[in-house]
Amino acid sequence: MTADLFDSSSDVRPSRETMAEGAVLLRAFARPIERDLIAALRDIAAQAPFRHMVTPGGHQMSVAMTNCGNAGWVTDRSGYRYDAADPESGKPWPAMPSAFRALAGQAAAQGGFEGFAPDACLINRYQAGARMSLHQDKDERDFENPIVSVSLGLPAIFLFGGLKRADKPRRYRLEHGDVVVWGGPSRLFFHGVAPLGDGEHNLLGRQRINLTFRKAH
Ligand code: MD3
Ligand code: FE
Repeated sequence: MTADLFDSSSDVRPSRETMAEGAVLLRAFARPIERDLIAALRDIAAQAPFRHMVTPGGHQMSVAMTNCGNAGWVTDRSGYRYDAADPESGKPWPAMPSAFRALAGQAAAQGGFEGFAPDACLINRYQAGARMSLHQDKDERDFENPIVSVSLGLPAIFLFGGLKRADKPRRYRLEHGDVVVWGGPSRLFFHGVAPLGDGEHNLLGRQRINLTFRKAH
């Protein structure tokens, strides 16, 4: 069998790769439902627009964010937290679409985490130059639950370190449709995203969207 002539990317076929103990990369796992995900995203962003939040240190983030689900991750001068309401509107975050929930549960199961029931989905929007510096995700109640991430749109270089900030990060190119499950020993590994390059994606234009599913409470 040869690749389909119209598969312009070489990685449309799903595959599975272990990045570290507990971290599993499922290439192209979200591709079959890409259009449903994007339609649901537009709906969410209409109700809870992307915004550049401010860190406790007073810096505006280059990544624009919104959330869906019962809990949304927010940051401002007073700190990082999960909040049931969007601070911009005072209203609850949009509900988590069933397609999001199902995708996260199926990916987690593939990664060895049966019964993952996320209550939070942080949605990150990267435009050219946007980046995320090395950090750990520690605002959740229970680190036994994995985090599931879904990359859409333009590719990005993901930086994957270790338990110590000084551990030299490995670089992975995450592309449209790639899903990663981060659990077990890798759950608290430092990670980040290199500045996004410019480009044009056929479905999402000049941006990268990352969904991260978490169990906050
Ligand atoms: C590895 N987002 O929102 S997702 C974040 O692409 C975040 O937008 C990045 O880091 C992005 O906090 C990376 C991948 C990810 C998420 C959580 C992790 C990797 C992780 C937790 C532990 C280890
Ligand atoms: Fe993170």
